[in-house]
Amino acid sequence: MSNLDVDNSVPFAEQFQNIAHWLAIKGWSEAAGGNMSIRLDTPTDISETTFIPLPVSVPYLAGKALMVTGSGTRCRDIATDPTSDIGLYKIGASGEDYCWLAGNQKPTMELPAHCAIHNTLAEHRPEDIAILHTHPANLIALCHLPEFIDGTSISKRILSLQSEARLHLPEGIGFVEHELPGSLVLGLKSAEQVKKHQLVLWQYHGCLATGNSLSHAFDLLEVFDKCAEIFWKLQAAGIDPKGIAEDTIKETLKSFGQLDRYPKQ
Ligand code: 2HA
Ligand code: ZN
Repeated sequence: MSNLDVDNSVPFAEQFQNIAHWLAIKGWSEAAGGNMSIRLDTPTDISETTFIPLPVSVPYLAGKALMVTGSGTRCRDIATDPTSDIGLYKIGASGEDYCWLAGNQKPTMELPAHCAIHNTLAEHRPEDIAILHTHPANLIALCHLPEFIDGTSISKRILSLQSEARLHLPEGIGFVEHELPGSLVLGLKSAEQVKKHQLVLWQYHGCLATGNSLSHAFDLLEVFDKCAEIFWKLQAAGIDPKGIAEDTIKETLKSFGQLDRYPKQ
């Protein structure tokens, strides 16, 4: 892995490669769609380069490193060889700037969003070090139905279509209305949502997933996508599904000790 082969970054580079493969197979990350990042808490001794100001202050990331997919990189290429497509960056001690350390030198347009979201994760859910953004058609299609304009309505309707979905996503999904791709406002609104949600649906755009690894984030996307697929299959058959009763879902969560994570009404 050349100069990315440092500290604990080798398994992380393999995670990028493995998940990029699955994103490509799923058809979720068309063209250069989607991006991924992992936070590295272990200090690296790679020489720092020129620091570049960040448009957002990220004090909880100060001195930490982020491994990030490059702008315009394709999942089907990352799946073959991630070396040239992922870059390693360090956040300055002030939490106000970053510098390139190794690998790809042109980070995803969503870098400010990833920084803002990682900052919130580091503060509120430090075990969650991975962020994955991609464009699953089943999920984007939901945003075109007028009744699905917030996370609560989507969670109630869609996550009630499979008996174990809420066990993976007890809090339901978060939602951000359409914002300019790559914009800081999209990142800041998502950062607010990840305080309570592992997944955030970006209206008309795609989904953002967080987890303790890229695989974990991908698991959660699979669960949400499966439920949406069930919804669209039933709609295609002319059926408007009512879903599993809320009491039954709560009973299931209670049996697995997860009921306290279900939103109180
Ligand atoms: O990086 O998907 O949202 C390509 C994107 C931006
Ligand atoms: Zn996108």
